[in-house]
Amino acid sequence: MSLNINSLTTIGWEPFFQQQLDENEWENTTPHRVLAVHRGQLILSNGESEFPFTLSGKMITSDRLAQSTVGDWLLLSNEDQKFVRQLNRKSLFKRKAAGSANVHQLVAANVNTLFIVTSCNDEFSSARLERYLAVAHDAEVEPVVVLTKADLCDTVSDYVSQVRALDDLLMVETVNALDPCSLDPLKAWCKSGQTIALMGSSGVGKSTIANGLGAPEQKTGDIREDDKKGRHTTTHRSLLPLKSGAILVDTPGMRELQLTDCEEGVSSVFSDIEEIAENCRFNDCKHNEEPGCAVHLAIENGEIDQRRLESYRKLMAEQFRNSATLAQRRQKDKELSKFYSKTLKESHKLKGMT
Ligand SMILES: Nc1nc2c(ncn2[C@@H]2O[C@H](COP(=O)(O)OP(=O)(O)OP(=O)(O)O)[C@@H](O)[C@H]2O)c(=O)[nH]1
Ligand SMILES: [Mg+2]
Ligand SMILES: [Zn+2]
Repeated sequence: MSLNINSLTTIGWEPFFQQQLDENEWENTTPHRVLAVHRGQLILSNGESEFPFTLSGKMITSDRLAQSTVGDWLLLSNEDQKFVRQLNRKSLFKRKAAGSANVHQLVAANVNTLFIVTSCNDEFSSARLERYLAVAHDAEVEPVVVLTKADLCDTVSDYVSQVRALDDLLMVETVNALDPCSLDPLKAWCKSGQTIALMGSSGVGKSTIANGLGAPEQKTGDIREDDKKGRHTTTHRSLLPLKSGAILVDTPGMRELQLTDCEEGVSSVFSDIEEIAENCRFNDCKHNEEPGCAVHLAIENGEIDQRRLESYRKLMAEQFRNSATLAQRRQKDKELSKFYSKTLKESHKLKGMT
């Protein structure tokens, strides 16, 4: 049996996944995408039909990162519909589980584009954008900044400049989310087979954009439906089809993303500062008052914003706090205080020399 690529594409199948199938798998298995995760159960789709699938056998693992999440692709055997394996992911959003320092919860896998939504008004904040950008970089998803409420603002180009100041290669689109025509530029990322997600504060227009792109409305909570067999529960889907053929990730987890273990994500957002910091005298310069601090010099020369340095520090500290266990944190705190007393001594020595 060969795969029905057309119907798989409607749920986000891409060459990246197809390349992972060997000849035997191509013949004897069918890829299924995880549309939703409920307690102990997944909702799977092969592009033609959807059905609940109970976790069993090797799918149950204590390795959180290996567990199946929304957007994952699983191979099921054609013979008996049993789980064969999960395909490698293209990208992964994860977050810190409530209450524990280093337990990850998976939010969504295999997203191509993250629309970071913010408005052309007081809600706009460069620091918040930097946080979302770090999350996108960490998940290995392409970020696109969407500035909404352009129709209510006379200084749209100022907001665009502020976004460009963070990274001049960043994609930015300005829209009036209430006008579907105004959303046309977003369609470049919403082609058939693409999976997209929306992130941003409450009230910025995420639902308005989703509606404008043709996402079906979902009521919150479980809905009771009647059919000939009696009443049953319609369960929530976390992947929704858009008019353009793309798929929208709609899960509450996307809203609550915090920075976890994404040192690399933060580093790439602030690569300008990190490059300059390579010239600091001390390897682990904290760019406070240390002598020979290249970052400080760059701020004095106007090459870097003080605001940006603060934001970098804050996000690094946040991701560090969230990723370290308590024991690791105590150890790091000790190292940090040793480091501070050492640099302090050295700076005293240097001052004494002059
Ligand atoms: N004029 C104008 N109003 C907008 C625009 N985008 C959103 N709105 C309005 O802003 C309000 C909030 O929009 P929503 O789409 O509900 O915001 P949201 O991001 O989904 O908010 P949460 O669901 O709370 O996270 C609604 O009244 C929208 O009609 C826009 O581009 N222009
Ligand atoms: Mg909403
Ligand atoms: Zn420094």
